[in-house]
Amino acid sequence: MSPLKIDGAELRLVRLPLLTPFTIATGTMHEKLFPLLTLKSGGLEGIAEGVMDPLPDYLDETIAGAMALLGDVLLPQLLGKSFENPAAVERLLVPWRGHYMTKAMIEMAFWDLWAKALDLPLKTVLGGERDAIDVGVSLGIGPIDDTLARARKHLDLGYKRIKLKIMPGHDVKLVEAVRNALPDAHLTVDANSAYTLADMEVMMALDGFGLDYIEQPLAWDDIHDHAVLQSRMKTAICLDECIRTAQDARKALAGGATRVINIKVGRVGGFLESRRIHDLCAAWTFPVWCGGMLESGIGRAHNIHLSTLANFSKPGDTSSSSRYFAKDIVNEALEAKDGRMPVPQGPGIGVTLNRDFLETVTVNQESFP
Ligand code: OSB
Ligand code: MG
Repeated sequence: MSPLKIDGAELRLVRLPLLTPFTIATGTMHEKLFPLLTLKSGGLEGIAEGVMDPLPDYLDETIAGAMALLGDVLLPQLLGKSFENPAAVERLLVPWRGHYMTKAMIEMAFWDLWAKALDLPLKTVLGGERDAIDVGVSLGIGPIDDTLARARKHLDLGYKRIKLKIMPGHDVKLVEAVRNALPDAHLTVDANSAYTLADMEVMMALDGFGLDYIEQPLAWDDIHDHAVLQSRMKTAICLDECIRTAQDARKALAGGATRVINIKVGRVGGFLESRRIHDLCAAWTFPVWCGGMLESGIGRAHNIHLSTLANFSKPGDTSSSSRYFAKDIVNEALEAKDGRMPVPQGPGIGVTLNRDFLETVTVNQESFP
């Protein structure tokens, strides 16, 4: 195939109301605000969304920073150039430090474009083979009774794992109540960096509940302290925020800081880096799973395709779109059945924009050139 020339781009800011507010240790989200990028080449379009938040509270990237970097630097750099494959796009982005979520938008949109040019599903060009993926749910912080009811409901729906968000003061009692009521469930907790090594008592108590893993208990940028904690816990530590690159993963694995990694394709700069982390964990015989950031149908479809790779052997967070939104910006339903999410069919990400609806939820829009 001849190289793909990027002959146009469109960048939007989109606002989707959330059906229910989502609370994690760092705060509450009431709506999903995200940048949506389209790259164009000879009549084909590749699409991706950004997973950065308005404020740098999950990680250090922001929507305003992403929009500025894309509009002022990255898109002008990309436009008019031709690329043979995603690796060629990645090479253009490598010199820029950090900004993984912003760079991922370009890399992911190009993969969609490239797969469409090859007339193949994204999963096929990534090397994945599954037709459906196992999924669980991530339950935000709320009253214990309510959280338990939601856990039961989602297990009854067939979801394969329940992840409970925790924070100091809302941890051991919650997990104890859910574990006692649901003794056989695959349960995990996610602290979003809310603890330190001074909280060893809480960590030791959590260690007794037979959790599949404990996700990102300590600081977002501290691999070392996670290694100290892992040496004292039998429960596996799963890193999320700490892993931005395959080099981070290498150091975390070699240092004993993690036994399972949550791969978010947006967090790590794209599919190529996701695949490197996936392969590295496979070499260590540790599993990976695909996390989520309350994505719209566009990012959700990207996540589903990534999850078809062989070492995604634990259920991901990519649950039904209807859990998050009354209406999504894609035409195709992304709904799990019995804890299995079907992989969208067709070339590229396999979902298409509902353009009329998209217009009604677009906050602003810029076209390039
Ligand atoms: O840590 O995985 C996380 C949502 C927002 C920010 C961080 C996280 C999450 C989730 C939600 O856990 C996963 C989802 O349902 O998309
Ligand atoms: Mg997490």
